[in-house]
Amino acid sequence: MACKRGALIVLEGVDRAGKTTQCKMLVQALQQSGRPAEAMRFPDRTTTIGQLISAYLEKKSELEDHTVHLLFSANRWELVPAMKRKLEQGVTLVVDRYAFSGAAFTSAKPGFSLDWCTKPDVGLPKPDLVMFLQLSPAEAALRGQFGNERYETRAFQNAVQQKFELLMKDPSVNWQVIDASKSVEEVHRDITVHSLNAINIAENIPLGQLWK
Ligand code: NYM
Repeated sequence: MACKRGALIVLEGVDRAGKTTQCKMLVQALQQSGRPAEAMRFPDRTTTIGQLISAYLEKKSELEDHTVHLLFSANRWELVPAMKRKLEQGVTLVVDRYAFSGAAFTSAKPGFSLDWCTKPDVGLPKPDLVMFLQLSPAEAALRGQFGNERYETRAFQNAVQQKFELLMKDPSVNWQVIDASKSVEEVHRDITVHSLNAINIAENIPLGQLWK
């Protein structure tokens, strides 16, 4: 009999909400409880496309706004065969940012509709669960300075937060809002509860297609 598939679990949120820390903690907790799990992140800066994106984010290169949006999407699509393989093998994937960051960040730029921004990612593997780590701009500010990469300003992050709020109205996606102002351990507990639930449900249903 074919093994039960893994779940596709995504963490989203504005910068400094604790996504990367929580992804690591979740993968570790799942592995320790005997559930195969692996971490992924987007952009994946290790591929050729990812290196173009990384240079852009580090402000070492300039890219036209539509172009970089499509590169972010291409960076997800190039990983799809590997993602599907892992999920079919029963591995749960815990992903730090996905198409929702793609749509939220580009549509926060002038002249970009949310609708246009989602289009290149239509049909990607659909996450079984997307957890949005909610942190107010004021609370985020208490966590220290922004970094020096592109988009790391308060005004832009506020615009991104508003776009995420629009994306979360879509009932076709299993969004869960997580209060990221709690302690690291409390947030981890909340995330683990939602993830175990999603893993159990995903075992019995086929992987969906995003925004289709
Ligand atoms: N970002 C991330 C986008 O603009 N579009 C995307 O599709 C994705 C996945 O890249 N500020 C932005 C959000 C972040 C930046 O992410 C790099 P990280 O998690 O800081 O490496």
